[in-house]
Amino acid sequence: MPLSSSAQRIQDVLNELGYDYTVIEAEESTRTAEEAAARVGCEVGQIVKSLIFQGKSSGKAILILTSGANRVDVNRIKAYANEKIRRADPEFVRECTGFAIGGIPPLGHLNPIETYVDEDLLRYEEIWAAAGTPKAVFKMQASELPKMTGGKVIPLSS
Ligand code: 5CA
Repeated sequence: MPLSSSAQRIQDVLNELGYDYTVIEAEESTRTAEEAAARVGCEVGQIVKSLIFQGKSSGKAILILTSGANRVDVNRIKAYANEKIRRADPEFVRECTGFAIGGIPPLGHLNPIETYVDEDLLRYEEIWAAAGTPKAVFKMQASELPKMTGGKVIPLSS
């Protein structure tokens, strides 16, 4: 089965950047961290949740890449973002990333996004991230995530 156009876009970006990672698109949903973990057979903590927030004063997008085992507390992010933040609405998410909620990848967005990486993800050797659709994922080396995304590593454990 060929990849859908959004999943293929992420495969192309990975290839262009020289990563030897393969996007897998399944029939079953990998929309949530729990579904993705069940689908690929890993711990929920090894799933990268890609959450888009929005700065309340700047309006800018902020991407939080957190372990599927953690819940993000917005009050902790504001100390790094230097402003209050709120969860972005689905339209804003699509506008700034080019992808829909449930399939937001860690890279390949329409515009560069200020990014934070949960240090808990770096406790694993391999992690799985969404690849552009709620049915597409890819496995990667956790240690590559900060460089791949330009993200700042911060503590986010709940
Ligand atoms: N494909 C999976 C794992 S690879 C995935 O993308 N998981 S996720 O956690 O990154 O994306 C789903 C998350 O989107 C949910 O945890 C939830 O926090 C967020 N979300 C769901 N609905 C909305 C909504 N209406 N507005 C903003 N965020 C939402």
